[in-house]
Amino acid sequence: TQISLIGAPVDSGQRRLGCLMGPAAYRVAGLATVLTELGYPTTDLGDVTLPPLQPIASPNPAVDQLAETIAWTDALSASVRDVLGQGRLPVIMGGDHSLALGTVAGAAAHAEAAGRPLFVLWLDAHSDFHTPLTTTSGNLHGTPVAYIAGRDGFEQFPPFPAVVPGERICLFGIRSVDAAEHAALHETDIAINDMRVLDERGIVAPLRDFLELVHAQNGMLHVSLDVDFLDPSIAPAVGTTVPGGATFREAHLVCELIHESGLMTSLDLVELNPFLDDRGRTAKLMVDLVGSLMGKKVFDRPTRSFN
Ligand code: DIR
Ligand code: MN
Ligand code: MN
Ligand code: MN
Repeated sequence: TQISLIGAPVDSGQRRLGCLMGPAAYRVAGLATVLTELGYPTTDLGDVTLPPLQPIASPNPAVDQLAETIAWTDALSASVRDVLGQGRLPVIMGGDHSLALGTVAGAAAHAEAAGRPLFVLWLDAHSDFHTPLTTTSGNLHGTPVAYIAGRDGFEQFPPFPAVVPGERICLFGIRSVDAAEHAALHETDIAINDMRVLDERGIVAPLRDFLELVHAQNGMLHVSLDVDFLDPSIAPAVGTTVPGGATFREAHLVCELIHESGLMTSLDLVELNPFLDDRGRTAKLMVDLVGSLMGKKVFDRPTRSFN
């Protein structure tokens, strides 16, 4: 596997300043070095930049920074598709979660051309299932899962290349869902592993269920890791902390299981706000988690085989 790091200094998806410093923080925390030391040839493509923007009329006056977010969607979709087309693993250094409107679109376009189904694992405190029509905060970082799943309300955006059916989407770690999202999720087959499910079943069984599905269909797997998936006590550098998140050990185990599956084909690192960090510890934890996602472990163990 060869890895391409894509800097995505996106902060149009929410209103707290600072996410645009995310790519720089991942570089300072040594992301490229960790990957190189694990043996992966790694190229940092630098930060994606936007062309000058045309204003876009919004269907909902509450929506914030629509034109910027659409421009990021176009630009990031193209870069992810390009990296996947080179047979490399794109790792997107965000940037707020609205960047996933673009990155998953790029992955979906590639998967469709390759004739393989795309699966999406959403590691997040939030379900991000609003549309531009249902959001009350107006923050578009709360919308990418709806775009990926083909919900209405994204008419101003590029049409999503190959809609991902609900049974190929897995929400994992969620504990903050708005009423409109809750109602809409009930109409879908999206796997909803909220904290109640994870408390009851643990993290291993539900994650393996999903990974086995991906494996059985020779799928591509996009993993979108929101910092607020993690408990705020270990990961303070995010604008939308929610108590009761994944512990240090749970988070590493999730990452190790994904690695052992051998299935991940693209990865987003989102919502890191370095301005809110405590001596870089959230950035360093995220880099350590990428290490686990890419095979860093204390003792070797055989790759899990699927039947
Ligand atoms: C809330 C918060 N559901 C909103 N969403 C997210 O603004 O729509 N926070 N994604 O990280
Ligand atoms: Mn999110
Ligand atoms: Mn979140
Ligand atoms: Mn319900």
